[in-house]
Amino acid sequence: MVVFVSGASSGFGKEISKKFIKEGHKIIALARRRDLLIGLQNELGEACQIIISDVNDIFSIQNQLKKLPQDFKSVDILINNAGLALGLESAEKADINDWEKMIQTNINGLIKLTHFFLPQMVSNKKGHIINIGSIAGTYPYPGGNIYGATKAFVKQFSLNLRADLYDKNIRVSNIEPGLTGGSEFSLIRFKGDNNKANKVYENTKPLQPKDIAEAVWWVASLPEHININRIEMMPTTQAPAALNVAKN
Ligand code: 8X3
Repeated sequence: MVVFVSGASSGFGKEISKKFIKEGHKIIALARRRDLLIGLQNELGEACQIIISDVNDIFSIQNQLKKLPQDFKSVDILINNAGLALGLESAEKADINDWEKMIQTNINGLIKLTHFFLPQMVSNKKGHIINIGSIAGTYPYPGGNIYGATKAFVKQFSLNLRADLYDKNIRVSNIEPGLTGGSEFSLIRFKGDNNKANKVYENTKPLQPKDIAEAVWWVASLPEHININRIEMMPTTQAPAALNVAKN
């Protein structure tokens, strides 16, 4: 199978790419960071082809796809992994640019790639779109405001895609991880503040990118007649929080 992975240069995307290559598949790895992508290709070899682009730049992605070897032309699985959280401030203090950037990547980038690959999958009468959602799309938490809302979009979009595709042999799955360490997620959320980022995982045992890659691999490797709609996964040390009541 040919598997297209967005946000492939680090974290979940990198582990997902490594896992599918290990299982004998081909990867088209998309990311903006040239050096990291070239490093990934050096590590994974010719079965990993790279596309250096912003996830929103479909024109550039399309042009680079055309230059790939023939056996990478038809994508069987699209893994919409690119996404980010920016800030954890209460909504009234949040930066509007952060909100827009999250919408731009987590929603716009994801729908553009999906819209680009879907007609090809329908005409091939097979395909699988695997979205990386989040528990933040289901459970509200302070400061999760737009990040959680983008992931709620991803969840509902995934379910609505199934409504259109159930009779076209296209699978759609939404993987919804909770607290996950070992990636740049919190460092990016806190704009490079290592102390704040490390504190998120202090004295706990979060999920790791490898755990997410295993879940993605599992849904993809099931027999074709099985569609996993959603996987909500948390570390054992995390649980949905109690409701807060302000008493002033
Ligand atoms: C990542 C999970 O709980 O940090 O999407 O929002 S959480």
